[in-house]
Amino acid sequence: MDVRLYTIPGSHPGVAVQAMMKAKGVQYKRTDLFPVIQKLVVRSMGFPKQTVPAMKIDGRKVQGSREIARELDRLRPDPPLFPEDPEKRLAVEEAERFGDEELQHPIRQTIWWALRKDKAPLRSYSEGAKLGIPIGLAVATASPILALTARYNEATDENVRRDLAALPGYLDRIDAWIEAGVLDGEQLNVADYQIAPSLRLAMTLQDLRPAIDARPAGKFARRVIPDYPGDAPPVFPPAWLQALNSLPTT
Ligand SMILES: N[C@@H](CCC(=O)N[C@@H](CS)C(=O)NCC(=O)O)C(=O)O
Repeated sequence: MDVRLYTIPGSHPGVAVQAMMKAKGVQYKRTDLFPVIQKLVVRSMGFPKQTVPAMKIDGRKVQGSREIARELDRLRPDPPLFPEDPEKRLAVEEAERFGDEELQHPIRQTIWWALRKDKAPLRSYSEGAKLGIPIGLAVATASPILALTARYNEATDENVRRDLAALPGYLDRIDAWIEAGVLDGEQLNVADYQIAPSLRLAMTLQDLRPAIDARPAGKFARRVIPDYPGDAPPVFPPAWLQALNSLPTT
């Protein structure tokens, strides 16, 4: 199987599909793209959307972490990403949907807001990436890209403040799924791989890391994705972190 993954450094759905391929023993090559530029590159290659992860498998184009998961499972069924039992599969698919549609984007907005405020940590997010230019140069010239990326992701003060206020509720849902055995079971499933990278990306922010680490969700995320590039010092106004840092309500 000839597989090439197109992603951007630190992309959480990009990390998700890489963890799935690792679990399945799928060998692949990776092309790291710059944010913003990636839209043009991916579209010019004929992918229907402008997002990453995007993948060419034996010349065929597959785009989106959920679509890629299904294609990987079809091509390399072992170990399976979905439980066989129909009821368990429904629960896993609902957790996967939540990870993709509800959790992924608020974390994306939060990260871009933080990096726009302070671009110094950008270097740490590019660890291991091959961007085609020296990383120092990429970081030094990143401000316009960061401004554009924050803008098209709508990483505004208002949205990010709301995202941070919603985070404890998301963590409650994840902890409940862990408790119920939907997540963090013996055999990792597609929802584990979808959700854990978003948590790990959030945990690169020193403002959020202790509160997530204190929960089952934090332990789970570190189990599924042991290493995640990036480390950003505190950057958010303390008032935005009030909900996260107060005691859990459950
Ligand atoms: N939810 C989708 C979308 C992924 C997505 O939005 N990826 C970001 C990078 S993390 C991206 O490509 N953004 C560029 C854009 O929206 O144009 C997935 O899991 O594949």
